[in-house]
Formats: sequence, C-alpha cells, structure tokens
Amino acid sequence: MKTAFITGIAGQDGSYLAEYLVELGYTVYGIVRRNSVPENQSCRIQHLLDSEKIITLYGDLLDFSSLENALKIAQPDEIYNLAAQSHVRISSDIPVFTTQVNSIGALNMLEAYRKICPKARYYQASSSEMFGNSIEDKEGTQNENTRMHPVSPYGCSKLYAYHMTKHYRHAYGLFTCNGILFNHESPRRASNFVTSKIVKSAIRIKKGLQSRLELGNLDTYRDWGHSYDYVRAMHAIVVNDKPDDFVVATGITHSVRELCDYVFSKLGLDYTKYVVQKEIYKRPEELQYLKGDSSKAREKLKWKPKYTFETLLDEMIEHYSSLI
Ligand code: NAP
Ligand code: G4F
Repeated sequence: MKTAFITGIAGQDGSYLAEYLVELGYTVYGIVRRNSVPENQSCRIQHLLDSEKIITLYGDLLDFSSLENALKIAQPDEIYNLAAQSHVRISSDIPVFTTQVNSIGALNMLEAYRKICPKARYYQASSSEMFGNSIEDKEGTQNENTRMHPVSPYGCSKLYAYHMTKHYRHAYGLFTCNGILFNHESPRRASNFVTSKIVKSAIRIKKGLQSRLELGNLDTYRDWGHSYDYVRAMHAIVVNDKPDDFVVATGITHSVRELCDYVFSKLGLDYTKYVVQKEIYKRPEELQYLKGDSSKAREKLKWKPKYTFETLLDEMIEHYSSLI
C-alpha cells in the first residue's frame, strides 16, 4: 500500500485528489494551516476526516520545520504540492505574500523532500497562467513547448516553482514532475472564481435574492475542465515511468460571456439584463486567451477528460440550486 502526502489537501483539488487516492488504496496525509474557524478550514474534507480515511497535520509552506516534521511522520511515496495563494487577481493585491507562498513555499517543500524522503516522487501544481499571452501555433493553443511570459504576480510566482521543480530533477536526479493545468472547476470551487461566482449569482437572481451580477472582463477566453478529471491526471503524471512535465486541458475554449450565456439560459434568464461590468474586477494586465493542447498527456498517460464545459456547469448549477 502506498502513502501520499498532499499540501493544500483542504483546497478544491486537494480534496478530490485525497478522495481519489483513498479509493485507490493509498494512505493519505496532508497539511492544513491553522484557522481561527476550523470548520471553514476543513469543510471540503470533513467527510474524509470523519471516516478516518485521511490524516491531517498542521503545517504551512512558509514554515520549513513543519514540512520536515510532516514528511518524517508520513514517509510518503508520492508528494503533491498543491498549496498556493491561487487567486490571480488577488495576487496583484498581495504580490509579496503570493510570491512567498507560491515560490519560496514550493522551494521549502522541494528542500524538505530532498532532505527527508528523496526516493519519493514529487508533483508541482503548475499553471497555464505561466504562459501569459503567448500563443505560437496556428491553432492558437499552448503546449509544453510554448514560451512562458506570465502577466500576473501569481503567474510569475508559479513560473519560479516550475523551473525549480525541473532544476531539482536535473541537478539531483529526483523524480519531480510539473502538471501545467488549465482552469478547472467543480462545486467545490471557491466562490470568488468566475465559474462559481456566475453560477451562484444566477441562481440567486432566479430566486429573487439578488438583482444583478458585477463582473470584470467578459471577453477573455479560458479552457475550463473539471477538477475531478484533473486530479486523475496528477496521479497519472506521478506514476508515469519517468519524471516529466505535462499540459492538462480540454482543448476547448469559451469566453466569460459565453459562460454567462450558458448558465443564465439554463435558468431561463437573459444574462444581458443582469450582468454589469465593474473596473474593480478587472486585472492590471489580463491574460486574454487560453486553449490547451494536451496531446502529450493523452498519448503518453492515456488521460482524457470525462466532463465537458456543459456537464461541468450543469453539475455546478444542480449543486447550488439545491443549496441556495
Ligand atoms: P485552492 O482551492 O485555492 O486550494 C489551495 C490550498 O492551499 C488551500 O487548501 C489553502 O489553504 C492551501 N494553502 C495556501 N497557502 C498555504 C500555505 N502557506 N501553506 C499551506 N497551505 C496553504 O486551489 P485549487 O484550485 O485546489 O488549486 C490547487 C493548486 O493547483 C494550486 O497550487 C493552484 O495554484 C494550482 N492550479 C489550479 C488551477 C485551477 O484552475 N484550479 C489551475 C492550475 C493550477 P487555506 O484554505 O488555509 O487557504
Ligand atoms: O476564474 P478566474 O479568477 O480564473 P483565472 O484567473 O483564469 O485563474 C485560475 O486558473 C489558473 C489556470 O489558468 C490557475 F492557475 C489559477 O490558480 C486559477 O485557478 O478568472 C477567469 C477569467 C479571467 O479572465 C477574469 O478576468 O474570468 C475573468 N473574470 C471576469 N469577471 C473574472 C470576473 N474573474 C473573477 N475571479 N471574478 C470576476 O468577477
């Protein structure tokens, strides 16, 4: 039986990954930060804690000693570094903190791994935000060879961690991998990301609880998949025969405007009557267009997504319709 260690286990992806690995028979450890309201901290993984299927330890990417201690206890075969300040627009409000967690935090994790359990395999949660507005092929897609020119503190911080993950592979012969994941969502997505915000607001408008929805840029494009599909890709990357870097994406892109149209139409509403644009939700520099080419992952890992843009949003609409 294998043991996995997950940072960010209480986040969207961490919670799906923990469930998936438990199903596969893994012993799963993870670190959580201290929160003054512990219920908020563990809401996505409470069911796994209640059934004693995972073990959590207090830890923080910024506290090297906590990472060392946690790895000594867990002695993992696989490490998934998913913890991050993951909100792109907010990274412009707190750029130093974002860089500390996403860059120095990732380096702390790599160092603790190299020191305590160098035989383990290591996954770094890299991001399509690292590409910025680079598009090099005529299909308009980004793949593993596309130049990276990030346009946010978040993207820059992730690029540092991406390169250090490769460096540790080449310099020390460690089994380190990057998953370059495009946007992925679920009913567990935090409510200040655009999919969750639109779905929840549209349902509230339908139920008469809210009159309008304030958004930023409606004409950016994203390649949206489902977190459940993407954590399967993370595991496939780690159990692959050699350490490597992979783009994970659906290959289909939609604008925020199309997303609004789909969700409001599903509820019998016309989004143009309710959506207003507000400067505060725009970014200092915007990433305009993402469409991933994941042919390497599809060919080498035999990975493909089960969800579509439509089935993802239908699941989110169904989830929030019963909650609100
Ligand atoms: P998320 O829901 O925001 O989860 C991030 C997790 O990291 C949270 O549990 C958070 O804990 C934890 N965390 C933050 N700072 C920490 C620190 N200093 N020490 C320990 N834990 C810390 O993000 P996600 O959507 O699951 O994404 C998982 C990873 O994939 C992130 O690294 C993200 O940047 C990356 N990624 C995500 C996407 C996407 O579309 N979802 C795409 C590409 C890459 P708190 O609750 O205490 O803040
Ligand atoms: O949902 P978003 O905030 O996701 P974003 O910025 O693409 O970042 C997500 O995906 C990255 C992978 O590419 C991850 F690395 C990152 O951790 C995160 O998970 O915004 C999507 C789009 C943007 O173009 C944004 O400008 O929606 C646009 N948008 C328009 N109005 C809005 C809003 N985004 C948010 N969050 N809130 C708005 O009101």
